[in-house]
Amino acid sequence: MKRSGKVAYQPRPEHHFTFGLWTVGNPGRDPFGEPVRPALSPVAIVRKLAELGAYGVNLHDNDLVPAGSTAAERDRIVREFQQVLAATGMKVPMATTNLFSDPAFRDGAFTSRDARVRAYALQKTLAAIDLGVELGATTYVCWGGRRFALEAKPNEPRGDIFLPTTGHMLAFIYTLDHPEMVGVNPEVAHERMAGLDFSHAVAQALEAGKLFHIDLNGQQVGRFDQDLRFGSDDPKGAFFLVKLLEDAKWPGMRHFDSHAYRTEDEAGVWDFAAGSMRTYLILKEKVERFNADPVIQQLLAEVDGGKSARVSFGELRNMNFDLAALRTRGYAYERLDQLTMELLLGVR
Ligand SMILES: [Mn+2]
Repeated sequence: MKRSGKVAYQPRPEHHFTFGLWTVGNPGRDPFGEPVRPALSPVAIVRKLAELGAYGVNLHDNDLVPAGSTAAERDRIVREFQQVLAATGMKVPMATTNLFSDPAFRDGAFTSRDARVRAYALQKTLAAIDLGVELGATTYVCWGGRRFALEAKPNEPRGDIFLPTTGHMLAFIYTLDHPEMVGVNPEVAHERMAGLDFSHAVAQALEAGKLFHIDLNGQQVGRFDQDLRFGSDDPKGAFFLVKLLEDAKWPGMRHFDSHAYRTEDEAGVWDFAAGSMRTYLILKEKVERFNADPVIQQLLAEVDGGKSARVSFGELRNMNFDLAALRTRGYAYERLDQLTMELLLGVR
């Protein structure tokens, strides 16, 4: 049967799965623990992800070019990286800037109180955009080209970050001189850190035509950034997100911004990467089953209470409503939710 076979969930470049160099390359450092894994070179990461079926990698400037590199070193690193991209067919769809590691940014980057730090952040960003363009990236993510995607986050590394949610970012975009160039890069973890429903944020961005990129991972509400493997902590939330993206036929990259557990060695990191893509493809198949399930679709049709016709305000004022029926009807959400759970749990 197709859904139990490994082949059915085999990631391929056409699925547009991407990983940040900083994700699989994360050495497992945390606020209390030193790195637990040796650093992986960007070239090695590209080779392994290509082997696993990914489409590409994304990067901060310093993920590829270490801070303090000379111009000659930078050019050599970029050339070698371009060679492995060409050899594997891997792409770099998105680039961004590290505006948080350097101690100079300890009061923020674009929002630092010190004007010199703000100018340095801008200079570093311009150089990172040039690097992204050189590698073929078409989206630039601003956590903090031609298409700019703003990534909201409520806190960390600062206690409070300006424009903390995707909704704030959307409102901000329309105050810019060129709003058509700017969209959002919502992240599961960041919206959940704010205690919000991630699918709602993504739906609003889709509706506005502003979903330029997305960061897939997992996060428990009320914790600092966990960056868990996509779907591992909240399979139902992940299912509804995949449903939203697939039903909308969203053409963008399915990008994973997450880390393997600190317990893992390098083999565990590749299990993490393969698992992220496999979970997405399993959920995508569940979406197809949900959309084709006659009982679920019948319940959805009934809950709408018939087609709504467009009426004028004058007509609306004179409409008669069967309030007794509206007050006593059930919505059958319990049944719908249970059917969804059974589908996800594999018994339907
Ligand atoms: Mn992110």
